[in-house]
Amino acid sequence: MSAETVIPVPAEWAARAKVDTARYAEMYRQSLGAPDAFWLEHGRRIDWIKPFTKVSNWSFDEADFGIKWFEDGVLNVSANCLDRHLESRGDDIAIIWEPDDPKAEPRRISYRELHAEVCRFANVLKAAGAKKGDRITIYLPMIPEAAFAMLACTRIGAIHSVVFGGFSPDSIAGRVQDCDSNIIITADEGLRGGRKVALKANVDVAVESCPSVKKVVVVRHTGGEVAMTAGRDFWYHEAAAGVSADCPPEPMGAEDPLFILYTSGSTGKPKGVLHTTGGYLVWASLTHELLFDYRRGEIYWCAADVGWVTGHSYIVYGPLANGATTLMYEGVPNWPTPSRIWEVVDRHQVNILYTAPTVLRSLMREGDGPVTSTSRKSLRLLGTVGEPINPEAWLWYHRVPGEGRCPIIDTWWQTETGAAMIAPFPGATDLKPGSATKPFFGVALEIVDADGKVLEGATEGNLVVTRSWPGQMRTVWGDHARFFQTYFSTYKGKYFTGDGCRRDADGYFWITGRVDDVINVSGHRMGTAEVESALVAHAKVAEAAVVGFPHDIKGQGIYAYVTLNAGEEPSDDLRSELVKWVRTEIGPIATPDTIQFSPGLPKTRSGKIMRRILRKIAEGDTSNLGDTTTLADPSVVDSLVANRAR
Ligand code: 6R9
Repeated sequence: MSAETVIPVPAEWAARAKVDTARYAEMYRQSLGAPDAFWLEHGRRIDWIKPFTKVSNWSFDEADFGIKWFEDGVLNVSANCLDRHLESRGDDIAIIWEPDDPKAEPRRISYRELHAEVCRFANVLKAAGAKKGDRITIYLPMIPEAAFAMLACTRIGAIHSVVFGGFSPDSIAGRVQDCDSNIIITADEGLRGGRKVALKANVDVAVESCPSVKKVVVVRHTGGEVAMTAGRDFWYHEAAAGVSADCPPEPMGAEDPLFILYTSGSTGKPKGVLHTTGGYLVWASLTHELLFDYRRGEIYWCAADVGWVTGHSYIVYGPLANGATTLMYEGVPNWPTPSRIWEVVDRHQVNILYTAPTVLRSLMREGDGPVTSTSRKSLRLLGTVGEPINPEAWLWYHRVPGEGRCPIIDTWWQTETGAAMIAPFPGATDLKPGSATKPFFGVALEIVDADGKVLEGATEGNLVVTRSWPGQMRTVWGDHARFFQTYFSTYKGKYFTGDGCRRDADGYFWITGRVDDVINVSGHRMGTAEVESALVAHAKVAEAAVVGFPHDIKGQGIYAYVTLNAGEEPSDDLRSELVKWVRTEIGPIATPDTIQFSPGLPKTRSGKIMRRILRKIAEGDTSNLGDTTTLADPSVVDSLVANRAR
């Protein structure tokens, strides 16, 4: 199938579009031609306690580096997601919760109920000593309490840091220490695909090395047995019974921190991406409404986890700011059967579904039967995010689950960008399977070569953003120099995304994947350096180099080259031990697919590992390894090729 298939906007979509083709072109032009006028208008889509008068104030240059949007405005995010809807839609459902176990009861929480839950949670946090500006770590399963906790933080002006429930105690500890978090919110256990996740037990181990933590709030979910440390740990339901369901929202400056979310980069430990209050909310809510064509009363389901940025912007903040009904699903898409995702769609009459390519590829493998055995009549729009979608998966999504009638909205963005940056408008943009298509309003893109030369027309290179946008991250928590260094020093005056990109003759953007040492495993970002440092932390490992390789389902898999300490013998047992080790050090998402024991690694004379060569060997592309003459010992390569793990 040609990757250049074009699927025009269906006539009925164009007719009722919030933004049609002409309007998109006009608004995009305005958004770049007169950005402050554009954002003056759209910044008002949310409620301000004190309206902003200054729209933007930013520079990507080192001398006067800084990013501010709506800087003199005052607002509260939870008030925007809750209070302002009470009069007009207090009885509308805000959150539908679908449990892991298909036989268990779903929950339906109205805006009025959500408001009360969030206020109560906020009062519990206050009683535990939380104040404006505190960093509160949230390590919860996909239960409504995760949204209550996030919104409760925003209500009192505390900064949340959500840590994905699949991360290990070490990973939790690293994040808690980095931002000096004083409170952790967790649950007894999580439940995913019928398996229990020992969340509280993980927190107990993590807290041993986190002296900043004074309180641990525990939500009772499975009822599983957990240890409670007196004076530090308390049950949420007990504390909530004794507080009021009224808590006034804290007035926050637009540039006050909203949340930190740790994400992997090409070097070092995960960095704390900081988003602030006003710009982020405007960006999340505007993109949510327009790209998903959200209309009141519709059921919208973003099947991500709140531990990732997609869950922040498109399960919680975007939809709730828009008064939408957002579905939260505790489990996994293909459990107990490969039909589950579509059964959930039917059960709750989902209209808009947003998921990841890796999910689609794993479902595709099961054939069409598990899809076509369900109705899916309610569906009218399908979205994807997290990694490049191959045209085959795109076309399958469109043809089988979507029955050819649902536009596929492929959204390219990053933790750093806050919300979507490149995506089709469903009523405006002709679709090309595999392309995220065109930039959102205010997004100024360029493709540059390695030296920073701007490439014009149909071309391929590295993707940069040349202007600030409201949802842009503002700093790396505790390390502003790293923020500048990571994103703005490669190409002067421009934000470097870390992604490669092709632009076709129609001006469509095709993301080709990361060009740095970040790999994308099932839509989860992983720094190769993180996996390497986990491996070398093992007593028998001398050195490790990790690269990604193409994987049919996961997009990329993890391939690790491991050099053992003198005297240690490679064995299958040791291989499994190392795999297990990485899972406990970081979490299951970092599980290496392949470990190749290698007596040496290809290094330059200055000691740099030549990853280009390791990538090629991992891909099985050993016919042309390129120039190996700069290697200190070129014979290492032959032995790596000869012993390639399969
Ligand atoms: C939202 C999110 C960001 C990286 C990004 C890119 C890849 C995300 C994509 C995509 C192609 C898409 N990515 N969406 N690549 N098409 N629609 O995933 O954030 O976890 O920070 O990952 O994911 O490589 O740079 P995050």
